[in-house]
Amino acid sequence: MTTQSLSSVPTRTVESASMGLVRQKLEFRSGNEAAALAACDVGYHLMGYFPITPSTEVAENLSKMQSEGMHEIVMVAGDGEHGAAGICYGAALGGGRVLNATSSQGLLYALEQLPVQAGTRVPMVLNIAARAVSGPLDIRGDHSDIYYALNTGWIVLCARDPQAVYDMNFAAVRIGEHLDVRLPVIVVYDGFITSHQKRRIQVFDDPQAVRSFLGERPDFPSPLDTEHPATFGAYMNDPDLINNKVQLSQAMEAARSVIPKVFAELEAMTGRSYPVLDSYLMDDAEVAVVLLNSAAETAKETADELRAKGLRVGVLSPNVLRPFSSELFRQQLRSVKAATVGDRADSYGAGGGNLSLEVRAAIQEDPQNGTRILSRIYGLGGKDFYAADAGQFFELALEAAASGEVAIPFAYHGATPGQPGRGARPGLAPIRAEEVSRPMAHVRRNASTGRLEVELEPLWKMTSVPNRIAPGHGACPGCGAFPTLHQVYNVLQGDVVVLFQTGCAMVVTTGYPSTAHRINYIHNLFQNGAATLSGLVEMYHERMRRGEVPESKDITFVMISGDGGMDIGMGPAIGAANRNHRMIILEYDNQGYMNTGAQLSYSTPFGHRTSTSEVGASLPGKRYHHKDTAQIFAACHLPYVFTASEGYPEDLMRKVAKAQFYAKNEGLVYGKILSYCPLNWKVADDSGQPVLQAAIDSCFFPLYEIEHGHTTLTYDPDAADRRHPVSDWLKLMGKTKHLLTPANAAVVTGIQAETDRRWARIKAMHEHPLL
Ligand SMILES: Cc1ncc(C[n+]2csc(CCOP(=O)(O)OP(=O)(O)O)c2C)c(N)n1
Ligand code: SF4
Ligand SMILES: [Mg+2]
Repeated sequence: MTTQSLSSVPTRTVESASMGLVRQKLEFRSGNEAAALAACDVGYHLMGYFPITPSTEVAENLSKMQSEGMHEIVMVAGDGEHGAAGICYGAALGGGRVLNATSSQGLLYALEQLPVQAGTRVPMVLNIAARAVSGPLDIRGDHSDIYYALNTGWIVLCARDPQAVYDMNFAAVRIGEHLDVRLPVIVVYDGFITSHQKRRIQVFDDPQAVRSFLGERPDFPSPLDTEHPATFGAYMNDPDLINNKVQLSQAMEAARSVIPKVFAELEAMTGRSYPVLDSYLMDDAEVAVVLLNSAAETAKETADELRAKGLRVGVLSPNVLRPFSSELFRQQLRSVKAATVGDRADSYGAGGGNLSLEVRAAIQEDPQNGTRILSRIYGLGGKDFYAADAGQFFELALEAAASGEVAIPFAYHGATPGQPGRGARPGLAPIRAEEVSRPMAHVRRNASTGRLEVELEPLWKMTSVPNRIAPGHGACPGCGAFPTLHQVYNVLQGDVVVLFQTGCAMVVTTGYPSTAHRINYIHNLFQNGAATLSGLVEMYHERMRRGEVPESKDITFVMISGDGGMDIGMGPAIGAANRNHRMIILEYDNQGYMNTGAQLSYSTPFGHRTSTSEVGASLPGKRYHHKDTAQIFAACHLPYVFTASEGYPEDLMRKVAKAQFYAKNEGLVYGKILSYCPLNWKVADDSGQPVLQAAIDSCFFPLYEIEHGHTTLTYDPDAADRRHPVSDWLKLMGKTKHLLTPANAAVVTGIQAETDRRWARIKAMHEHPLL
């Protein structure tokens, strides 16, 4: 067995034949579409991804294209971005071409994997539609995500418009796979501004030209090569670790010379030129503005106007952020008297964002350079950058050039004082426990069985209970999440503190400064809510033990999550379950990632259509069966696990009453609640009841509870003589209509067989005295 070291890499270089302009055609495409088109043309082996706005469309477009037979890329939905990055790493180690796309928190969640991949020198391409990082959560564009990736050892190419997104995706493959480089590559473009706005772009109309530009992926050592066994990622200590980093640094340096050559080849093919440092009107400029990506194009228009007035101004914008083009900046700024460098993200406390700090560092090494630098943070959270803003940037630099002084070296541009005193605004006044706590459910333990029994007040009485969520939130008409929450809140007594993971129910109830929550509410991103709530629960008990919180305080802690949150957040939720914190986790399962545009979740059933499991001649919808989350939690030996549906309110409310008892007295409770999503199930707003009923009567979604390890069916369609085939349910929804065609008969048979198997298992557990 050998240990793979970089020096053992074969030195074969892949040079494409030099070629003239190749055949291209005009398309009208957004940045995300351009990235997907390029992926199709590259013919990646595999894409690992996890949906996050605004980059999700890359995977969605590829799913659509795949359903139409346009490519054969294996599309693997990760359980989160960390998982997706791991999938990509493994796949890239396997020797094929690999793609990923993400944004914002997704990049941060994947970040841990990025140095691993760069450190072991495994190329792939990652598209980033740059977006503000949380918190607070904001889906629009800035560069706070990409700045976190600058120290990971990945090459970073910048694309300021959809055309550049398309072109850079080809350059990225070539650069990363170059044997002197052998590094993974990021292509970053601005969220929404570039990812979503359509432009005319030229795309290749000659697959042969693309193939000869890209060449074959070189044969890097791979664990799939069992003829040459090797260790990948050996534990490394002094002095090897530092030497490994030297090699990584040398690879970055090698990229400095490889990148312009690849760009030149691309130019010869396409006629489009990408200098490493894009400089506009800089030949005789005395004043410059330096900006990254789309904002630079705005500044160019302003520069034209100022030039027309006789002012010698220019614009600099790097097309490559890693390796950083220090020498080119030195050259371009040598005769510039002052420059304003704009950063769409701050490096808090450093006196500037990364771009301005690096420009300062670059010119500081040049004794001939006297350029005054002004750092300005602009455009955070997607705040627009207009020509007038660029004008102010030029004005600042012009003043500094004239006076030789920089009055304010660092400031935020475009921030307003806001409205002091304008805090969160509830839709209705906050509500106290006494107002909402009516004894709607009476819980008592049966002394002989040890199980809880619940007596419910009649449903009509519930209508008199004021709600802990104010009306007027932004959910779609007919959305099932809110009837579910109302049923839950009707039964819960006393003080309740809720944590909502990211998802529809969270997004539509809080939009600063408004909030629909009338009780204490916390949001954490859907990968980590359970850990956060468990920390709060522990603090509550500890402070009570220390006498800092009165013994009379009696809070129930509830986490609300979508089914997607039980994919990406599964680890922390299982962690909380294994620690058995006294809290309730309620999952409203609408069978997909609905707030981000209905992508598949692991709870999406087999064959169902989502925006990442499209349907067409080459794709029949989702390719694997739904996750049985309730059984996963059952394996944690919790005091209480249940399934329920908003369509069976009394059953649901009985279970919630039990859940509150167990969460207060014994430990963690998990409940999975089937919840109607008319928008993405493609059903009428008012058809919730029959559709949910059909899902339950087909035994696809059994209603049961597991109390101290004993399973009890709370509704048995067999016993009620209401059992129907799953096709009776599938025919009711737009998202599954395609399954009823003869071509998809095998998929329906598969769903039926898996439903029957799981139902038989639950029934056997129900009948068994120990299970
Ligand atoms: C780390 C991270 N990845 C991705 C996202 C984007 N995102 C937010 S909510 C969501 C889907 C939520 O799905 P689910 O939990 O089922 O709730 P639903 O929207 O269906 O109600 C996604 C993909 C994010 N905010 N953070
Ligand atoms: S998309 Fe679906 S889950 Fe989200 S608010 Fe609309 S109906 Fe509700
Ligand atoms: Mg969902």
